[in-house]
Amino acid sequence: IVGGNVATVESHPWIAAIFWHSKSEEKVFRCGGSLISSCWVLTAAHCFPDGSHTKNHRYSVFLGKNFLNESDPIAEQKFRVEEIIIHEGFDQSKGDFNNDIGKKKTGLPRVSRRYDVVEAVNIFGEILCSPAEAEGQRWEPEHTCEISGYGIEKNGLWYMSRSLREARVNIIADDVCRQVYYENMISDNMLCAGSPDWSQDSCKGDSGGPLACQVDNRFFLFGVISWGDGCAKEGHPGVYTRVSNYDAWISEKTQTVSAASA
Ligand code: 4AZ
Repeated sequence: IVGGNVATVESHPWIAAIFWHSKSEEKVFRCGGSLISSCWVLTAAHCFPDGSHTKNHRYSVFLGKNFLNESDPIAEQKFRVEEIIIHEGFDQSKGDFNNDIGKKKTGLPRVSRRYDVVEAVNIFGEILCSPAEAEGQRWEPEHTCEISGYGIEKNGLWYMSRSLREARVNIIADDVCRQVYYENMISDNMLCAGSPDWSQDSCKGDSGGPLACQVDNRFFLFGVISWGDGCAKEGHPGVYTRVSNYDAWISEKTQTVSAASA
């Protein structure tokens, strides 16, 4: 996150941190994610390059993490990953990040190290609502939303943020984003958001994390942090996967898999 503030998991209780484990058990931070139900974390497909989504045992998911590289025995929970589902239409070879959406099932009953959780609800008992639940409420251009993550704080830095950070960005009208900012690179599956003075943005390492918008006192997951030309660059807003286009896909995948494994 560029230009935002330090945040705590109390105000972003659905934020997930996804790690990859090397063969030598080194733990490498990979991406952000959002807890969207008791067993599922939604993230970006491009977080799993080269078919690495089939190696689910190589990943772990943390909830409740305030500091990326420090463990917090009180707030954080660690989960194994049971399965990673990538959208069928995601084609990284084309480089356009269309359908940049994937889901991970966190391995539930077996997981919790410190808590006797039966459900992987985070300790706050809160999840992000899907846009489908917004009951006809559509986001409007200029609606202010929040992004959060552990990504780099400035373009070009090689190290992630030490702590969770948040920033505020406004939804940008589709035609403006398409015609003014990113000529024809924005598909219907994407939406753009930026801060009016271009000072706040998502950045490398924030991918997969939430663009969450508040409607009537509830937060809805409107976007998955996906890509952009640089970070906090004037005229180059962040681009997000438009989650509302995937409501059917999300419920199909979560239902099928849980039925199959029941
Ligand atoms: C990235 O590399 C990335 N400014 C994420 C978000 C944005 C740019 C790059 C948007 O993961």
